[in-house]
Amino acid sequence: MTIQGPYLLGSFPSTLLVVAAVLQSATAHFVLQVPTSLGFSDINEVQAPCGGFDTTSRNKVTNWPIGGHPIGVVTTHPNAHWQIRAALLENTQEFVDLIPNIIQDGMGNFCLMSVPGIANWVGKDAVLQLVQTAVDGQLYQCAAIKFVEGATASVPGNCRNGTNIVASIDPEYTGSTTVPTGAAVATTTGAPAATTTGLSSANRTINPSLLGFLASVIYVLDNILDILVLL
Ligand SMILES: [Cu+2]
Repeated sequence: MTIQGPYLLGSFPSTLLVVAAVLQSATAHFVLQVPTSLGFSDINEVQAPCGGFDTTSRNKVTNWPIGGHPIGVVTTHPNAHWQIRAALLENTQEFVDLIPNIIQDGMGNFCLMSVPGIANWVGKDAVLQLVQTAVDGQLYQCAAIKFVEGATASVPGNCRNGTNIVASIDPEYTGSTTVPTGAAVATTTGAPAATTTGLSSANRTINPSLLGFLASVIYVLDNILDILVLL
């Protein structure tokens, strides 16, 4: 197929407008991927305690071993502060820290390999809450969990660290939670991922909004090509 120059130029300004509009609607702050979240809404993510979703929803419950469970997110904010907390389902007014607060630099895939459960809560229904504080203020996502006996759960493939991600414990953390043995945080630097996923992996994130955005762009390009063929 030959594409005639003038038609191509004529189509581009409107294309850019469409792409710009789509980009604006796909500014995902962060998306909780592991464990399965209560749901993600870009617009409502600013709403405490669970980004606009019903705290008591139990559609997909993840068993959380006391030994630890991974937490995986995709974050579009390069400098963020994280609170990793949980509350009992019977008292969702009171979230407590599972680990000390985390400072994350770099963006893309971010995985805490093993965040311990609360031994006193074994057998209890609970809600995991992630609070990210970054340029957009505080953002929230939650997951339905249940604390169970057991050693740390295995880390799924979609819980990984982009090459630019570096995490550390917030030195200003004043809570009582201590760093778990087996250090959830020590394993979060991007170095291991670099060897397997290449340099740009931190930005090659897969999340619903990004997929939606890519689909829209492909759709737009596809339409333009169709129009050009007709012409
Ligand atoms: Cu944001």
